[in-house]
Amino acid sequence: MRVIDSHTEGEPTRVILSGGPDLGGGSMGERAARLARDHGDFCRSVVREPRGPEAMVGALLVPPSRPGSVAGVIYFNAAGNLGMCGHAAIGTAITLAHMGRIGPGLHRLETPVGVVTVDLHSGHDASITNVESYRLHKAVTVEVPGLGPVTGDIAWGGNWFFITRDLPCALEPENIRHLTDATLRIRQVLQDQGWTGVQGAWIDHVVLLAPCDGADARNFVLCPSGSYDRSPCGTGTSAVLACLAADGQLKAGQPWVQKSIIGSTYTLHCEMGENGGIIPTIRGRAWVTAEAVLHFAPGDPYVAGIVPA
Ligand code: PYC
Repeated sequence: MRVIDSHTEGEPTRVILSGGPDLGGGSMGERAARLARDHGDFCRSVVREPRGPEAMVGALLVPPSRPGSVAGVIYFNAAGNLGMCGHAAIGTAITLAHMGRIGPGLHRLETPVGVVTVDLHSGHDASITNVESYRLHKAVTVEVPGLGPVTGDIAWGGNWFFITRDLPCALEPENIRHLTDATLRIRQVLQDQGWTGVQGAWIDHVVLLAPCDGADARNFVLCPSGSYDRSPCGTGTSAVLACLAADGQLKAGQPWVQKSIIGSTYTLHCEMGENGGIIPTIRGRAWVTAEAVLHFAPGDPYVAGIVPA
């Protein structure tokens, strides 16, 4: 299986160029559902140890369903499919540029949750105009064991997020273990109490948000696999902007600089959407780190990845 690895502001992406499953025809949503239903072992084998680091997001390139798009792409991590993925979209754009498949300017990428636009500024710098993002519930309070009451908004930015400013400790890299543990507990309580996105969707990401120097905010983002986002999380910050806009705290075109837990940044702005939400644009940088051929030897006991205990 031929892959190209990159990182976007610290968060890894693995673009699968060949050797992936044939998902047949149909819409991106239908093909993503087939990937999740029939090819779980394939996904886990690509992004789990021993072949992938825990934060790895896979990006399976498929033929687009409509003319005018450069590619279709289905994102997944060790826990399953992602609807959209901001850092992996930037990583995919930089990978396509590295391969000579796109040059500077505008390009369309199809995802299972809609078409996103890539504006390639240079070989390491791209903007992604995301799907319409919106807040579903404001100020949901849950009682979290060991933390007490935690209040946050539930919002969509291409994935489902619970966003809170109630912090278990400072958003500093030395607290990553504690932040991971706290956000796992918040997510579990939301699930136990039946909080979901639309159509019962799992709220699989949790964003902790705090003021900081040199940016509008710093975040810590728990991802579905239980790892944390090294980048400032494109879909998560899209969801944050949707909440700020809904509260009248962010205007169309106003820049927002988002810092990640490791200190990397995205710059975003938004336009108003057609359905009451916002259309965010996320600008960030990515670098190719490897071009590789993955091997899946018969008899390898970890051919489908190590399943955490
Ligand atoms: O950048 O949207 C993002 C993202 C989601 C999960 C990891 N990164």
